[in-house]
Amino acid sequence: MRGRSCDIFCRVVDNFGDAGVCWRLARQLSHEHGARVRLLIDEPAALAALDPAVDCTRSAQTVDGIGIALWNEAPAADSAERSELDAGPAPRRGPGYRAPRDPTPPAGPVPAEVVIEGFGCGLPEDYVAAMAARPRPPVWIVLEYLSAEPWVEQYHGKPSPHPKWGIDRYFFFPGFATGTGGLLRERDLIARRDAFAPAQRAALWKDVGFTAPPAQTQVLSLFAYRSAPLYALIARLEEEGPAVVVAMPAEPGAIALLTGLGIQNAQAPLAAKRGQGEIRVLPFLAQTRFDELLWTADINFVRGEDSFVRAQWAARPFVWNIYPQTADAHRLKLDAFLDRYCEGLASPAREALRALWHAWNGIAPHPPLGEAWTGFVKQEVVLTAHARGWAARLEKLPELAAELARFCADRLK
Ligand code: TRH
Repeated sequence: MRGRSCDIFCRVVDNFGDAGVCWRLARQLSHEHGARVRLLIDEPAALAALDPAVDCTRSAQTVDGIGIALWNEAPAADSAERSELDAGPAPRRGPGYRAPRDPTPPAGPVPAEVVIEGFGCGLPEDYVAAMAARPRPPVWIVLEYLSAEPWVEQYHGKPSPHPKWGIDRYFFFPGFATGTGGLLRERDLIARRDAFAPAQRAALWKDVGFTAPPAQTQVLSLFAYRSAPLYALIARLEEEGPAVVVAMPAEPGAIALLTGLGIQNAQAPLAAKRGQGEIRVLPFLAQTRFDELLWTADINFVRGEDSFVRAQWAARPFVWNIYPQTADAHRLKLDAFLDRYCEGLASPAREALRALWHAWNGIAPHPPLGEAWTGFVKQEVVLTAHARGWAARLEKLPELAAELARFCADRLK
């Protein structure tokens, strides 16, 4: 991918995950694989929340070497520089090549050599037309959602021709097995995690407006959907020792949960004492800093896709609030992950983990949340050792940005 141009399209469906994953991928493809990346995003405000260097009022800017453009349906035609870069080798007419059905598509923007459709968000029609008009169509990747389900391996990397333009779209699936695209992991992530020392932990607390909790205090980070049974968890923490600090970055979901607890207008930094526990409302962290919060906490509550993966790299016990889907599709996804994650985890830790995850996600049958929490915490030592082993196993799997770079480079030869 070195020197190759790459456009990543990102449509923010909701929350931060779409922007979060695309931004991570953009950074890795640029910084670690030398690609010339442009991120086209329809809601730059979501990106600005993750990276303070992004100015969401600008329609075009460069941050960290990555071009960011407001995606207003059709992206503007790129500079002549891009055309020159993309002049590329002669068209390949080998197996798998399909000529565009429309031999004279209208003139439009200049597409990149690699085009990534974040989470199947669709591409602007004139952009696809321009792709089809290239002597050699770009490598078109559809980056899919992460799932631990076994079918992912069968579909990963498979092409499907676009019904109108005939260009192959390659479906790229992140996953937890060797036959998938793997997970995003920056080259230095594990080294940074392992070098994260008490002084850096104290600095993080200071930067977010607090002093570091005393050594014996259990620290939980909490990032969850509004539907999560937070009140039941807090009620259990209030009545049970030992002392606990719950760190919640201020984002709309957290603010709604806090309002329900009677904490109005929660603005960071804010601390609310609750029996044995203390809720700390933190400012929403820059994405690079969010990892540090996960390394600081003893147990992480995460959600969606990206924070779910980061909690696994943090190698601490964690509780996943899965993105709710219609027809209970999320239940299958959650259980598929649990099946993989629990391999090698003995009873009763295995049951405790399953019970809490099901209770946290309202997946019946499950014990009351408070009971499930107590059962989980009793297994903390075993679960911590297991989380470390799991992270080490994941390190042996494909790394998504590297896999994607290799996959595209092979097709650009
Ligand atoms: O925000 P999420 O729920 O995002 C998504 C979206 O809902 C999306 O539509 C859905 O498809 C997807 O989940 C599965 O959760 P996620 O994926 O964990 O993304 C959150 C991002 O926000 C992640 O990159 C981490 C980042 N983050 C920070 O940078 N700082 C913070 O303080 C916090 C709490 C999160």
